Amino acid sequence: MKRLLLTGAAGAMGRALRPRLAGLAEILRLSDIADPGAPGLNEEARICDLADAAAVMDLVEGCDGIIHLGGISVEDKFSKIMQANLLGLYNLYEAARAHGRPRILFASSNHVIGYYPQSQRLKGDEPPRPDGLYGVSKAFGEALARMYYEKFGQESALVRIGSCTPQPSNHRMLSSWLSYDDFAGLAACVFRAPRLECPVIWGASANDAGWWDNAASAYLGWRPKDNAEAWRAEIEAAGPRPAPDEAVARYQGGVFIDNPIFQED
Ligand code: NAI
Ligand code: 15L
Repeated sequence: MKRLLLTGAAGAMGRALRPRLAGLAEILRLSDIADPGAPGLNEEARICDLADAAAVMDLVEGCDGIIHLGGISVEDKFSKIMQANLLGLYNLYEAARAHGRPRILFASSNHVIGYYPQSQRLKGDEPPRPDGLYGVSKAFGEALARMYYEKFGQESALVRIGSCTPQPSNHRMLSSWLSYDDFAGLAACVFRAPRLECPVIWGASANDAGWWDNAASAYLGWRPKDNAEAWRAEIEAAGPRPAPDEAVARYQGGVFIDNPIFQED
């Protein structure tokens, strides 16, 4: 494709993925509310608040695909989540609708289903069980994307990311980890597939201890290669397994289960 928009480019995943996405498009348009750093060869950078509808409209113009990582990425006050993850997502989808419906890879989260027990293998069509306002905002995003698909044919990949970090670093991540390379491989499948539609995709590597079943999106041809199991000995040596009654060992959302509702100032 000609131009791929990467929102959240100044964040942890954005910075790690930027070099890995270079081959997907002739130009990578980097955007964030924070400075994503100087653009390199075949890159352009735009500071943009997702809550600013006019700015998002300009941002999306001329883009043939969007990887949407921007927004609040943890539990927070509702006012902050509302601006970035609710209003911001609406602005993005309205801009995409106005500019030829480029495919969108939406960074959803396992916290949409955080209250499911770790003993349950999920397929992706179960009712949401969000573990906080952040998880609710991602469920909103998935519902919004689905509505734009049904009403306007806007295709999106709803990628419920587990834990996307350089390497797995605790017992829960033996199940939830997604490597940066596997994310990049998924993005290539999403933008190259002849047919995308609007699937829920579990964003996890090929972990032996994984909880999630991607059979419903197998038509995209994504075959993750990394496996958190390679770090099991290191993780087990670093500390004891959490007690079975702790949230981090019981629920798929892990420690997010223990978050309070953060109050406004
Ligand atoms: P991050 O917090 O490091 O990056 C998010 C970026 O969004 C930041 O650079 C921030 O400045 C930007 N942002 C926040 N509000 C904005 C606004 N109003 N307008 C424009 N930009 C704004 O998060 P990370 O870890 O890089 O995650 C990326 C995405 O993936 C997030 O949407 C997150 O919810 C999702 N995700 C990440 C997981 C992970 O393990 N890293 C797991 C599940 C989902
Ligand atoms: C997420 O949705 C967060 O963005 C990330 O910071 C991690 O906490 C991840 O989920 C996780 O559940 O490990």
